[in-house]
Amino acid sequence: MITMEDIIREGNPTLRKVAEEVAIPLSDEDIKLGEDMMEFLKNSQDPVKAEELALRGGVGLAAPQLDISKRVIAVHVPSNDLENPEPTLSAVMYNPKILSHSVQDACLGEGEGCLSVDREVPGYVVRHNKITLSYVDSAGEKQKIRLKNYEAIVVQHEIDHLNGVMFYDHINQQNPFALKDGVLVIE
Ligand code: FHF
Ligand code: ZN
Repeated sequence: MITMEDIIREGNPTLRKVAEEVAIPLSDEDIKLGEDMMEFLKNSQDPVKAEELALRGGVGLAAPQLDISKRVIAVHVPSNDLENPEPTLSAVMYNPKILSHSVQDACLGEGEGCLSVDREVPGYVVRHNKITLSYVDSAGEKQKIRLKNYEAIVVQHEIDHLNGVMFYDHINQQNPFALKDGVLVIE
């Protein structure tokens, strides 16, 4: 089981490396890694388990955060709609790739945080508002999906980890809350 002790923090050079693609067909080891990453996210969002295990709540996790420099991410985005409690996005993605993206940019109004960053870094993290993504799923099937808004932001945060990029690399150094015209602020 993955806990906070398994997550490396900023300063560890693995977080600045470009991770390696995983071999297809998926190895049993890579399938297990994806399952463990998804279990961590679910545990971190379960109030009882998160308290017991002292987990920080997370919606995404990338293998390099576990000091494993492979192109594997997990995302588990909970619904905020009581009528429709299914997660809006829940997947382990192997070798995810952004095929194309919108011209429009977007950022979270609250800024971003990271399981590998034990401090608050204020500012808008400007990303693409929409992405078309390919990846191999946990069943070994090639997938192609379009994401927008919050789900697109989360996946871009995770893919950044595969490329050695941290969320604060996208924050305007002069004015962390400066925004160009037309950037969608997701509240
Ligand atoms: C998080 N937590 O998941 C943040 C951090 C925008 O690489 O967003 O570092 F638990 C992955 C509902 C809404 C339930 C939000 C991507 C952020 C990715 C993890 N928590 C949440 C929730 C959250 C990072 N990460 C603040 C830990
Ligand atoms: Zn992160």
